[in-house]
Formats: sequence, C-alpha cells, structure tokens
Amino acid sequence: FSPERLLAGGTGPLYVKLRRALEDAVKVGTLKHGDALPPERDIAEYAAVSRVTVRKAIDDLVAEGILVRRHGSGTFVAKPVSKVEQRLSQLTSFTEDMARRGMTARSEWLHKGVHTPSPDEMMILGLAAGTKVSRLSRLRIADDQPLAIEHASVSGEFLPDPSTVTASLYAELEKRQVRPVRAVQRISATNMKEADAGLLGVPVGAAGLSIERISYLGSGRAVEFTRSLYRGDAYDFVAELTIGS
Ligand code: 16G
Repeated sequence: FSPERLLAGGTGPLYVKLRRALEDAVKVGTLKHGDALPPERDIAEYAAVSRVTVRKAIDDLVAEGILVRRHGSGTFVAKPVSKVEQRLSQLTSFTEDMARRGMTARSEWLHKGVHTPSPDEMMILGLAAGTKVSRLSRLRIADDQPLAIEHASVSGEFLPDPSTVTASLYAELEKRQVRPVRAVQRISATNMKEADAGLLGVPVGAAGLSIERISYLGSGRAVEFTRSLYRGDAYDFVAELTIGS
C-alpha cells in the first residue's frame, strides 16, 4: 500500500483521495482481507496529510464495512463473509451446523456463571423458587469469522456447573441426558449497537437477526432460553413449507 499515490492528482478533499487510495489497495489486493492497517500516524506521515484526514478516511471505510476496528488491536481489512444457509426445521447446535459445512466452530467466552434467575428466566424455564440458573455468553466463530453472539440460560437443575461446558452446550446436555428435542424460535430484525458490532466486526447499525430459542425435553420441561444476535449479512434462514389442510 503506497499512499504516496494519492498525491498524484485527482480531485476532491484529501480525505476522499486517501479513502479512494485505501479502497483501491483493498480492491487490487495490496491490502489483503484480514491485514492490519499501518498505524494512523504512519499513514499520515507517508501521505503527508494530517491525522485528522487519515481518521476521516478510515471512519468512512469502517462505516462502509470495508475496514473494521478492533478495540486494543487496531484497524483491519474486513473479510468478506460466505453466507451460511440454515434450515429452520432441524434442532441442531452451532457446533454441529458448522461441522456439517466442513467449518470449525469455536467460541470466545464472554461470561459463564451461576445466578439467581431473573423473573423472565423463572417464567420461561419454569423454575421453582430457590433454583439457580447457569448463564453462558459467547461469541460464536466459524473458521475465524465471528457469526453470532449468544446468551444462553439453562436451568441449574440440568446444568449445575456451566464450567463443564467447554466447546458445545448441546454435547454437554446430551452427556447429562437432558439434550432438548423440541424448540420454539423467534427471529426478528435489529440493527447492531456499538458493543455488539465491535465483537462481530461489522459497522455500527449493520443489519442483525435477533433470535430467541426456548428448547424443551420430551417431557415438556424447558431446558434452555437463549437470546442471540446473528450477523444479517452472514445468514439465510430457510424453511420448507407445505400446503395446510
Ligand atoms: C445454536 C442455538 C442455541 C444453542 C446452540 C448450542 C440458534 C439460533 N441457536 O446456536 O440456542 O444454545 O446452538 O450450540 O440456532 P453448541 O452446542 O455448539 O454450544
């Protein structure tokens, strides 16, 4: 990437020229997807422009989703996502879904703990007074691409110690013979707020899918209440429909 090129003419304010130079560098592959951008002060120095100009050009490209800022580690060229097509008729886990596509699932844990349930959790999970709830929050990643943020609440009776969940929640529930067999899922549209957008590497305000899943045992007891935020640009949910009688 050689921002000197931007001194070679063209029209418009300096930050627009710099933005174009950065965009071109991504298009022709001088800056590759996932690459870190040099520090702002270095770019300002090479291009002989002020840091304010550099900041403005980068802000625009972050808003367009071409670059992503990661707190504490810098600015990177965003990776294009390949869309995941998810059938809405099967009760599967994230780990299984990704394995089926030949992708490797992993999670970054945001929280794991045992809590006194909120009124919502008590009602939805049908918890008796005095029962605890295990909460597990994580960033779900497939092949290094963050796809979703999930906050799961599981009745303490079925999962007394959330630290036993290392990779897959459903695998742990299966081991404990309380893997859900039925679920109700609600999907609604949302726009990403700053903290979530930062974790998912998308611009603030980007389209997201907010998904709530309540899953049940064969006996009808609720096992899991999970609220998730999926990247709108990375998921297609597909359902098969048949004519009603
Ligand atoms: C899916 C489920 C989530 C479940 C998780 C278990 C949706 C919207 N959500 O992500 O409710 O807790 O799978 O995955 O599909 P795991 O077994 O890989 O931890």
